[in-house]
Amino acid sequence: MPSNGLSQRATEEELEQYERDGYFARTSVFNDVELKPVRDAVETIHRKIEEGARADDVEPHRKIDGKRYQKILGSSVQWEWQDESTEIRTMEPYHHHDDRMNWMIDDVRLWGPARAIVGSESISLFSDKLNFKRQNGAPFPWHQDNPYWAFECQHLDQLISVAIVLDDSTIENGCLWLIPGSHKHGALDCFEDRGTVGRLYTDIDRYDLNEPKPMDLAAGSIVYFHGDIVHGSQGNRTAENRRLLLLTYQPGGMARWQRDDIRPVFG
Ligand SMILES: O=C(O)CCC(=O)C(=O)O
Repeated sequence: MPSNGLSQRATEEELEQYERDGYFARTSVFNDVELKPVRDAVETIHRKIEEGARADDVEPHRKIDGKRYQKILGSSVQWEWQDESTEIRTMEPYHHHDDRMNWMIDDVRLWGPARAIVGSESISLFSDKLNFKRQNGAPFPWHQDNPYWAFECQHLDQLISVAIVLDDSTIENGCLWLIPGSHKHGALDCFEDRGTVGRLYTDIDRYDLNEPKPMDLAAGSIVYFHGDIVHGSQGNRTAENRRLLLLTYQPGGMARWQRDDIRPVFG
């Protein structure tokens, strides 16, 4: 049970900020003792996927917009952008690879504040994603998440994502950036001429949006954000890791994104 005095529900101020800006953050949610095994598990998973990629029966890379994607051991893996790189950029889902990754999904410090936003006392997991950004890790262009999910999800208004900062996040190492208030515009225009995934990248110059805000937060911080908020990140210009977990919650009893099973959240 959390002992850091944080409310297990979103406060009035947080809900107001979520409504106005499309996000709110909490700092010092997880401490280093809690994060250490999670970081270790994340690296174990990285190695597992690298090994999986060398297996004889692994499916070949799919190249989309010149970037490499692969289905490995039940995860959709995107490799870092340099062709020869064996660094993982993103992996979705991740939690089935290591038991040490499960408790966080069920931790009330994460799902508790989500309840008021998804509109339900019971919660289930919609998606889980692990994003690495090693030295020279590539940027994430501006985008919204809802258009990505919209093809296969009828309840976008009942989703909320929470980013869990695993390493101290700075502008230099490629922290997450959010554009406050951009969620109010709904689905924004994207680039028509940037290939398949490029069509999901938001053309922010077409709009008069607020100044982007860096989420340069210490490890153990979390950020809740709306599926329509425009967000992205820059490359990692340091030698340090910048790793991020992304959980998306939905009301209880609903199947996971692109899966038939339900992953209840156990309070
Ligand atoms: O990891 C990041 O910096 C950005 C994450 C993100 O926006 C995403 O995975 O959709």
